[in-house]
Parts: sequence; structure tokens; C-alpha cells
Amino acid sequence: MTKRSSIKKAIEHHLKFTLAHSKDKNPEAFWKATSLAINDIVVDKLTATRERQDKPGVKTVNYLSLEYLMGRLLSNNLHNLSIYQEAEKAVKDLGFELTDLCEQGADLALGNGGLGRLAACFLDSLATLDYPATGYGIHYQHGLFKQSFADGRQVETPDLWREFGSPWEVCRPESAQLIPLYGHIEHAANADGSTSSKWQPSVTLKGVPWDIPIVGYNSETVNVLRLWESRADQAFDWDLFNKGDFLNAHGKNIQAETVSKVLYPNDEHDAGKELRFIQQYFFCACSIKDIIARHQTINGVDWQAFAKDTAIQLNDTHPTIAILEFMRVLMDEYQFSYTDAWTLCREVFAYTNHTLLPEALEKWSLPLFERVLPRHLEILYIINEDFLNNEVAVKWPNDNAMRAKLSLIEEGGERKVRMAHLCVVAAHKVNGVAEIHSKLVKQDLFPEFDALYPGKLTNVTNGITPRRWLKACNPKLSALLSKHIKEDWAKDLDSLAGLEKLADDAKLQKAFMDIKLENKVALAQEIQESTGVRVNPEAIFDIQIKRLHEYKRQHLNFIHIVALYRRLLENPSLEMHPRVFIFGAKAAPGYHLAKEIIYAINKVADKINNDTRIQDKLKVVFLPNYRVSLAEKMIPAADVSEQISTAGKEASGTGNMKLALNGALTIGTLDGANIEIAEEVGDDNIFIFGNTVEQVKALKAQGYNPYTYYEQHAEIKAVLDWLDTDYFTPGKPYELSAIKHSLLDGGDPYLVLADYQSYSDAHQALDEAYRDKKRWARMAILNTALMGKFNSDRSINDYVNRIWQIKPCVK
Ligand code: GP0
Repeated sequence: MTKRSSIKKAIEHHLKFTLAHSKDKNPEAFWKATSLAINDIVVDKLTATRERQDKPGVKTVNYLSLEYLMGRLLSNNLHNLSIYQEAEKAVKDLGFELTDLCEQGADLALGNGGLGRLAACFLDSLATLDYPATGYGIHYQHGLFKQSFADGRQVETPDLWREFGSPWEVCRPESAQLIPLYGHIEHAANADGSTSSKWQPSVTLKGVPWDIPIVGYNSETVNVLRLWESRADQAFDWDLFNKGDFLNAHGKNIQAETVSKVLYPNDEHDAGKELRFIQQYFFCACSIKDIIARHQTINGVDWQAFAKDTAIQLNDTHPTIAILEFMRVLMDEYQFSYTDAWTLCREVFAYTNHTLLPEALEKWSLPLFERVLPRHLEILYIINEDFLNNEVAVKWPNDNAMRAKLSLIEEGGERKVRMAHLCVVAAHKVNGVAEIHSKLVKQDLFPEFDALYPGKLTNVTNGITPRRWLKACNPKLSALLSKHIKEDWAKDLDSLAGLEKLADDAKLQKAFMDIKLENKVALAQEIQESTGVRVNPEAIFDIQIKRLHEYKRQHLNFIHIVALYRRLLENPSLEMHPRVFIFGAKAAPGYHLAKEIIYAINKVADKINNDTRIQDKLKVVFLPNYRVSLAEKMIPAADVSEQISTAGKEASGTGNMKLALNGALTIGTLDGANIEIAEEVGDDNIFIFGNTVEQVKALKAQGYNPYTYYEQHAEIKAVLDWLDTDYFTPGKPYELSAIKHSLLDGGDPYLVLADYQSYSDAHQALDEAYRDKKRWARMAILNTALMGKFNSDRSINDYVNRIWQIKPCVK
């Protein structure tokens, strides 16, 4: 039987027997049946992978992350299995277009932004490179909220990604775990005079795992993403029920199920909520138990082999509590001495830092910690004593200031546990996510730790998977690349450098730019459907997609748009290629200014898009509900990529890599991975502007005063004052004043005004470059050609060589 006919048969089978849907042409049912048919192939490979990996001596990395932004899986899995074309034919035989089916089904949006998407790209690369790896996280009932706009303002509604189940996941009740919490400690005197602690927890949660297969691209491996769902230990209180207390009979279930109910929608902001703390502990405790159980099925109780077989990577400080849980299990359940437990712990854990923003560095109040996890806090105290007395005091004798500075506990005011300090002390490696970020981690965030532990702090520059972010999302460009590049570029992205010598070839330039135009036509269609705005595909598509954050400076982009509008009104014949500014961004529901920025962009967009005086030279679009599947449509259609964070604030960025790979030119600051992108593509093929990290520091040191920019720069003043009028919000002056207020009275913490002129100049240069068609085509081709470094396969190999020391596991 051909692949095509066997896929067709499997789809028909699932349609009829699994879904009981025989004749109707329901696309949702066909999507499900197709996914189930593909999942049959996947599960076969998964079982074979497990058999290969579950052997003594095979070292596995366990990736602990509170977030995974997987997006949709059907198209990705078909591409990675190299059966997309056969499936396309099979589905056609059944009367469907595969592209339409691939648009069915919700995104798996179990994350906020870059950090969660990075985890998803890393899982793809690990499986592609045949590394034994398990991802661990939470099976949130609701992922990141859905965003819509009402009169320009963000409205959030719950995400119901698996209201009726997901075809890709398998529940594994046989691997459920019981997780104790709350309660108190009983101290008892031992015969030798020491005391022992026994934790008497008062609540027990049940963790039930759901496994999602992670299919490698052209590889033998299917790994697992294991997501924990919380349940009550006992399902139902019959006693209460019989007494007639029907509601409270479910009470414990409701409380227990709350733990995995919803993803916290804050990005780079720690709100210190008890439920969030329990979420972190719950999934870490389940995962640690699962890791140990797996080790024991393979090795028996041989702890000698544990560190040889196990690496645990902490994706930010969110899973830090895994360190203390591991210590607790070793000491209290396996009778390890503190010293032996700590030695093992330090061989196993490593930690990735993703931000320097102080508001994102997690600290948990001691009273909260003590109430929820009293035994873990006791162990933390032991570690802290050991660390301060045997490491800090040895390196810096009699230095109380240094003790206070490095302690795992912050004193003064409410006492708090510094999770990042615990990570740095426990981990054998700590990595930042781009060269400059890792340098700043050493210099500014943890200089003392760098002195105390030379070589522990290192860098692994982020990457993105070229499978999802080029091969699957941009099929036309992929086909063109495959015509010119003999290697399997989706595996070996460096091979795209072969295009470099063709960057001036007129035929390639035309083909490349024709594809860009077709992708823009498709996006224009999408824009019209979702916003009603008509845009001209011949215009420059200038895209900023990322979470809404002051440091990412969507408001810098916004102020420049308002200035362009003003220039056009003053001089309707202004020379400028038509431009469409396109935004996609969610704001954390509690982040007031971020929401005001969304509102301002929408109000100004409304005015500009309906102003006939500017002859469609300028359009502004804010696409609602930015998410992975929308990014897959926007990125192939971008001419310009906005990467305009204040230098020193964006750890790496990964959208910058996706956009450049698809032939967009970056307008950006010397921040995060932009610096490395500039190194790869060369200064002629990127538009760099703004103050550098050093200059930002100098400006702040000399006492930055935004008012001087406002008063001395006529355009800045005119634009900000304009926002106070009712021009954009008829009858309601001051509706858009929040931005001006934050930039002037608020002190402009992210130096928007200081970078404004330089940004405006870079846009001018960009506009001129675009009008030279040959030059632009050359630059766009070179961007695609020279992104090899940013393949997440390279990132993963860096982790393997610098941190994990694991090996591919193949037949
Ligand atoms: C960093 F600290 N990032 C955090 C966080 O809480 N959430 C998050 O998404 C991001 C960084 O902002 C980044 O620079 C980086 O590339 C990404 O983590 C992955 O390292 C852009 O998204």
C-alpha cells in the first residue's frame, strides 16, 4: 500500500470508529481524524524511541519549564515526518485541502512569549538531533487568554484549547504522583544528639501526566513533553454528599484542580502569588519524582549512576523549587546525608537566565514559603549556612556586606528567598541567552558569583527551529531555497550561505521578491478579514510582533508613526514609499500602561486609515490575538522587522531571528541577539540605530532628563502635545495622554525620547533603500542566507557541549 492510501485508510478508520463521524464533511472532525491517523505513525516511533533510550548509560536531559508555546501540531508533524505531500494527496482524495485542515484546531498556547516558544523550539531540535530528552510542564486547562478589541481596548477571554480533548495527547494515569504540601514539621532528638525533622503535610495533590509526542525532523526520535494536571487525591467526599452538602462534596476537587487551571499571563513580571508558587512546586515535585522513578526502572536503586544519566535544565527561575524538592527526597526518603545530597544536586542541575529586569527576578516571601513548604525552607536554611560559611566566608572573610548581598535570603523589610541565588549556587552551569546578555549577567547581575565560581557563568545564544519558522510556514520560499541548495537546509541551516553568491542574480532576486509579494497578498487578505482594513501589498510591510512591554518600546514605533502622519499632512507630496505598520501583541491584563499603548495605537490607526488626504501612503494595523499560528502568517510577509528595545534590556529576542530568516530587514538597537544578527549579515544589511548599552548607562548616570528632548525637539513636542488633544478621540481630549505622561513625568525609563531621532533617521534610510529594488532584494536574500547560526539545533549542540554532555541515541 502506498503512503497516500494508507494515510487515507487510517483517516477513514478514525473518522468512523474513533469519532463516529462517517459521512458528513465536517472539517473539525476531518482535522481530528487526520491528526489521529498521523499520531498512529508517531506513537510507533515513540515506542521505538523509548525502547532505545530506556537503557543504563543513556544520559537524558530533563527540561523543566512552566511554559511551552507549541502552536498547532498537525502541519509541523507532517513536515517533520516528511509525509506532508502524501498526506496532502490523501486528504484531497477525501475532498479536503490539507492547508485548510491544518488551520483547524486551537494553538497549544501554554506560554506567554519568547521563553515559552524557545522551549518549544528546543524540544524540536532535541528530537531532530536524536538526543534523549523529556520536557516537563503544566497541563493548564486554560492557556494564554484570547485577545480581542472593543473600541480599541484589549478584552481578554479564556482560552479553551482542549475543551473537547486534543488528538495529540495521551493520559498516563499509571504514572500519577502524589504531592504533599502545607502542614508542619515534627522535630525529634536522635540518639547521637542531633535532631531530625519530619514533615507532616496537611494537603495532598494528585499529579496526572499527559504526554504530547515531539517528532524530530528526518530523525529516528520521538521524545515526550509530559504535562502535569492537578487533581484531588480523593475524588469525592461521600460523607458530605450523603449529609446533603452537595457543593462542598466537590470542594477539595475544586481547590485541587485550581492548581493547573490557568497560566499566569504576566511576562517578565513576578506578582508573588501563592497559587503561582504552588503551581511551580506542584509540577517540579511531580517531575522530580518521575525522573527518579524512571531512573530506578532502568538502573534499580543505583544512585551512583544518577548523575551520569540525568541532566536537569531549569528554564528561568520558575522551576527552582525542583532543587529543594530533589534535596528533600534524597535526604528524607533515601536517607542521604546533606553533603552527599548536595554534591549530587550540583552535578545534575543547570539554570538559564532570561532577563535582567529586576521586576522579573523571583523572590518568595518567607512566611509564604514556610506555610506551603516548611521542610523545603528548612533545607534552604541548611544550604544557605553551608554556602555562607564555607564558600562566601572563605573567599571574603569577615565581610558581612558580602554575606548579605549573596545570601539566599534577602533581609531588610519583608524577608524573601532569592530564587536566582539558589539557582546560581546549586547549578553547575548558568547561561544567558545571547553574547551581550551573558556578559551583562556576569558584569552587572552576578559579578560576585562570577568571581566565586569562575567558569560557571556561560553563554548559549538562542535559536529557532527552521522547520516551523521557514519550511512549514513559508512553503513558497522553501521550495525556492530547495531549488538552489542541495543540502537538507532545514537540518543544516548553514548551507543556506550557498545563496550568498547569488544575491545579485536578477532571476533569483525576482523569484525571491515575487514570493514575498505573494505572502504579503495572503497577509493582506487576513488583515482585511480580521480588521476590515484594506492594505496595499506593494507597500512596505513593517512588523512589530512580541509581548507589549515598555522596554520593547512599541511606543517608540507609535510616536514615529504619528510623526510620519504629521509630516504627510504638512507635505502631501512627501517622498516616501507607502508603508503599512503592523502590530501583534498581548498586554498582561494588569499592566495598565501597556493597555493604554494598545488603545493609542488602535485609535491613531483608525484616524490614519480613514484619512483620504494621505493617499494610502500610511496604514496602521493591530492584528488581534497574536499567537504562534498568527506569527506563522505574518513572518513570511514581513519586509521590515522592528527590534527596538532599549539596549541592555532584551536578553536575546527570537522573533528577530524568525523575521530575518524569512527575508525581512531588521531595524534595531544593539541589543540582545540583534548584535549577533548584525555580525552575521554585515552592517550593510541591517538598520542599526540608538544608544548602545554603554551610552544608555552613561545617560542614566549623568541624570537623564526627558524634558530636554521634549523642549528642544520640535517634532517630539508636536507629537506628544497632539496626543493631549481630541484629534484622535473626538470629544475626549487627554484619552491618549498616558504615553506622554510616562515619557515626561514618568522619567522615560526606557529612553524612548533619547533614541527617537536616531530611530527616525534609520527609518528614512530604510525607505530610501527600499526604493532601490535591486539593493533591497539583495539585502533580503542575504538575510535569509546568513541566519545559519540561529538554528536552534546549534543552540542545543552548545547546551550539549557546554552543559549537558549527552549523546544522540540511535539504532
Ligand atoms: C524572558 F524573563 N523572556 C523572561 C520572561 O519571563 N519571559 C520571556 O519571554 C524572553 C526574553 O524577553 C527574550 O529576550 C528571550 O529571547 C526569550 O526569553 C528566550 O530566552 C525575548 O523574548
